[in-house]
Amino acid sequence: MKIIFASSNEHKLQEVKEIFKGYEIIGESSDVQEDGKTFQENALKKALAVMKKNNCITIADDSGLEIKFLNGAPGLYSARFLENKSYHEKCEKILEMMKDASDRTARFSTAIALCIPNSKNIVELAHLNGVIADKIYGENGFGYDPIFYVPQYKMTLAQMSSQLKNKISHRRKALDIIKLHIDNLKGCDCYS
Ligand code: ITT
Repeated sequence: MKIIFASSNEHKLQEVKEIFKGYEIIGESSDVQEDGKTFQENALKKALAVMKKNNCITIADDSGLEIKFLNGAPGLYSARFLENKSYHEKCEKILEMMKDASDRTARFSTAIALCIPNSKNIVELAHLNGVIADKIYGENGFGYDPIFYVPQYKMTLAQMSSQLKNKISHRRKALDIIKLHIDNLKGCDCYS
């Protein structure tokens, strides 16, 4: 089954391909303005725009890092936080903003939207809980992975193999539910 993933983020595309093994995932960038008030609104906007263009099953992801001490920032603005700076610099800046924080609770959130031609749209939201590390650890993953520590595994997401991250991540949890919806389409001629 062919599914379009509407994203300009190559790292996300790789993760979706790994999680959706057995499906044909095709990346296509979407240039919609992410001006929604929630991850769900933005994900739906991206998926709908690309679905309408191709008339093909499309998923999109809107995600971000929410830090309790920073009142949920960078949150919806995770990609736009310190725009034009590298992720190393963004991570360093967050560590500096957190230097006096006693509560380092954080979570990654992902909304995945699924748009199917002539069908209702579906959006699923999932989270991964963790804490902000005291410094940068690890070189795997992308974005804020080097400062996101998962206590259960005693390491940051950037210290995990891609297999482990994709087994426990916010993106994996949301995609697992989306996969159930997609699997319900199987057997229907037009989607085989
Ligand atoms: P698309 O909108 O084209 O999909 P994007 O990179 O702009 O790509 P978002 O708007 O969803 O994606 O921005 C979310 C940002 O949050 C993303 O660029 C990453 O920096 C960060 N992020 C999201 N998921 C992450 C993950 O699993 N690990 C680390 N950082 C992540």
